[in-house]
Amino acid sequence: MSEVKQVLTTCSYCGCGCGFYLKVKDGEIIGITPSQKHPVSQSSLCVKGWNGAEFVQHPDRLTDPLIKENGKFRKASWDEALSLLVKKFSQQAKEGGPDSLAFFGSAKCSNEENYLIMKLARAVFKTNNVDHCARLCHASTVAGLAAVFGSGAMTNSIDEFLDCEVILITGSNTTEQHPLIGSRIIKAAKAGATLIVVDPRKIQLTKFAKFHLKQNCGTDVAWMNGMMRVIIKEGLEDKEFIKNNTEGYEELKKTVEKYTPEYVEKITGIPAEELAAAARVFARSRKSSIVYSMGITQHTTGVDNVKSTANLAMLTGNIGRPSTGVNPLRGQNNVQGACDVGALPNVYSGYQAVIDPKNREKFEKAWGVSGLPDKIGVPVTMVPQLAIEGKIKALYIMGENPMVSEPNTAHVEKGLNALDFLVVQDIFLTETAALADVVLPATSFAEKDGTFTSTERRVERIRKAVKAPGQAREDWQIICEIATRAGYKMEYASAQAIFTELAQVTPSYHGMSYERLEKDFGLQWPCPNLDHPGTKYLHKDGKFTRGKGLFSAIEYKPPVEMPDEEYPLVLTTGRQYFHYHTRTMTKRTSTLERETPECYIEINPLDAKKYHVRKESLIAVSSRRGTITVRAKVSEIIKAGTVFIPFHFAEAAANRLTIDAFDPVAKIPEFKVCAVKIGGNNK
Ligand SMILES: Nc1nc2c(c(=O)[nH]1)N[C@H]1C(S)=C(S)[C@@H](COP(=O)(O)OP(=O)(O)OC[C@H]3O[C@@H](n4cnc5c(=O)[nH]c(N)nc54)[C@H](O)[C@@H]3O)O[C@H]1N2
Ligand SMILES: Nc1nc2c(c(=O)[nH]1)N[C@H]1C(S)=C(S)[C@@H](COP(=O)(O)OP(=O)(O)OC[C@H]3O[C@@H](n4cnc5c(=O)[nH]c(N)nc54)[C@H](O)[C@@H]3O)O[C@H]1N2
Ligand code: SF4
Ligand SMILES: [Mo]
Repeated sequence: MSEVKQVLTTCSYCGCGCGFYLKVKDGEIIGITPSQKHPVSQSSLCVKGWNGAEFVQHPDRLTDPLIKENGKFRKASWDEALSLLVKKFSQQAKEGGPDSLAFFGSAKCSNEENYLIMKLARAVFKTNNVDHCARLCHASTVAGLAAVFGSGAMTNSIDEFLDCEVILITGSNTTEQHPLIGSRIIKAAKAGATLIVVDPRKIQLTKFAKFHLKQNCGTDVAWMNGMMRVIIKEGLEDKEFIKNNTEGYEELKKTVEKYTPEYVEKITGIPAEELAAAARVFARSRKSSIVYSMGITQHTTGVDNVKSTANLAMLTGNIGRPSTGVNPLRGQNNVQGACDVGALPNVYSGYQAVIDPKNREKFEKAWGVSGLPDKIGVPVTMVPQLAIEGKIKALYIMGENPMVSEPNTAHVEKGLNALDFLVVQDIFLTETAALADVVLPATSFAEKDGTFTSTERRVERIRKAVKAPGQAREDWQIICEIATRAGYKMEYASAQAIFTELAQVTPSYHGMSYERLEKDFGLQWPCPNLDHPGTKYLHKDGKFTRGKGLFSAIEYKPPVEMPDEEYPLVLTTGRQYFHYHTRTMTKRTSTLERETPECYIEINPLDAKKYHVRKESLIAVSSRRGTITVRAKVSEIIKAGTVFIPFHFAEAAANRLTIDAFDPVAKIPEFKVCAVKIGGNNK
């Protein structure tokens, strides 16, 4: 009998970055135990973590490369699949120019893998058309916070929530989506912290909150301007902090002047007195922290919303100290890392701009190439339209499922079908992979070495615990082979060797190495040199990365598609506890699938009555873009006039309904607001 081996690794679901042991016997994962010493998990995991490896050994795993012939897939050898791919990509680059290609990195994959895919796009195929799902998620944060602070990440650390006096949570269903952060916040509330929840839904945290302000979806700038006006009128702003550490205050002050309590109440639906009371509580504490996520970012005003959260923190001096700050909770296990290592169209790793000739020169030298492209590439969300217009012809997707995750599915489908050549590299045959010309079987997190960077900027190891099924290969090895076949010798002995290169060219990771990451469950960036202990909170003493913090004077703008007579309800979309994104992994995990096997719509009892919707009945829901059928969950969780549908279910995909309208700067979709009606489109 062989022994049980325990392999310490990092959860591959959300950005909390919990650490657990995979228990391995005879080459199989037989269980999971949380790490007791891990700074985030501390002996706990959420239900996804506890069940975080069942999908790894699922019989549906891709085991062989597939090539589509006459509309059907057939198994192929690696040699055949990769030579076809390289031939098509090289030919397309020659005939249509490098920018007729595009590459999607993956927030599910490691830092090493995302670093290599951006190197493949830039150094080998000479295009900056590389991006990933951060575009659908925190693109507003990356752009917004970089503009006002100089750095677009969570400013503080998860443990610091325990010491907060006030926590303002908006657009984050923390206990379901970042459960181990949610439990910290509940602990803080039990120890006396005041919670202010601003969310159109009655999320679990409202039970522990002193305030629950239920705004109309898409009105976040208005309530934040309203709060700031109260704070300034009552002299509760931090005058010293504003004077010493910021610029742009006078314009902000002028702009918020017209956001009187009455005006704000009319836009947001939040009672004026409650908003004012919450604003006072937030401003009076020296340990007030803002927590936000998709409810703030996924709007055509996403960047404005993000900048408003920063305004509020700076106005009250609640930044640059422990237990304060602006804390965007990054979603995927490695979305922070995929951004950090440059799987973005405008920057190399460490947010070094591609338009700066000094940076291009630096990377040309490091990679031994010349002629790195100087034009900013296209973001994920523009690819379907550019494919329809014939400007993008070949697309390589590593670990994303846009057929379920991008807005307006009919349009995405049209775009993917318009491509000449689509490659999908995944661990399952997804809805997107089904449309591909070549499918490449990758390994999961349990079958490879590497690093993930969690929401608190913590770079942590993942470790190979078991062998991959069939012919599946590590994502980084596949990329190396493609680069080499395309004429650029890309060879690494291990993931560690890639990390060593990455750390050399990335200032915030400069002081990190696998040896150092072994100790104390990783390091938090910035970690500029080998003696640096890592950084718990950013912008210490109001010294912002960009110099002075920049106040932004912002006017409220309504969402693009508001309800009207024909489509009278606001649809907001998002997630729930048991499922993860496009469900490729969670539908193959028995405990999780059993809890929520089908899609549903949350609808307020008043609306249920008005539109004759019976509890638990199957109903059609339509927008201008499509119709889906879902189970009615009649519930007070959601405010009247608004409905909520989780986007996990391909069979009843919320994104058949959502609108492909984008923030002008971040190009993030307005997933959180569009207009729908109960019933089909063809009455
Ligand atoms: N179980 C589970 N956990 C996950 C994920 C998952 O799929 N499943 N995904 C991960 C990823 S990638 C991400 S990005 C995070 C996302 O985590 P969250 O952002 O917490 O998740 P969402 O459900 O998208 O939306 C959050 C909240 O926004 C509110 N909201 C809706 N409209 C508005 C609005 O106009 N303004 C404001 N302020 N709030 C609004 C919703 O009511 C909801 O409570 O979760 C991560 N964790
Ligand atoms: N309506 C609506 N739509 C949304 C959102 C919303 O709130 N509302 N939220 C958006 C947000 S925040 C996000 S982050 C996106 C997520 O959008 P996606 O990233 O497209 O969704 P995932 O299901 O996480 O896709 C990840 C894919 O990677 C595969 N995978 C897992 N591990 C590996 C690996 O190691 N290697 C490889 N090659 N593949 C792997 C999985 O099987 C899966 O197919 O969805 C967005 N879509
Ligand atoms: S909180 Fe997130 S990282 Fe932790 S176990 Fe749950 S899904 Fe995994
Ligand atoms: Mo996300």
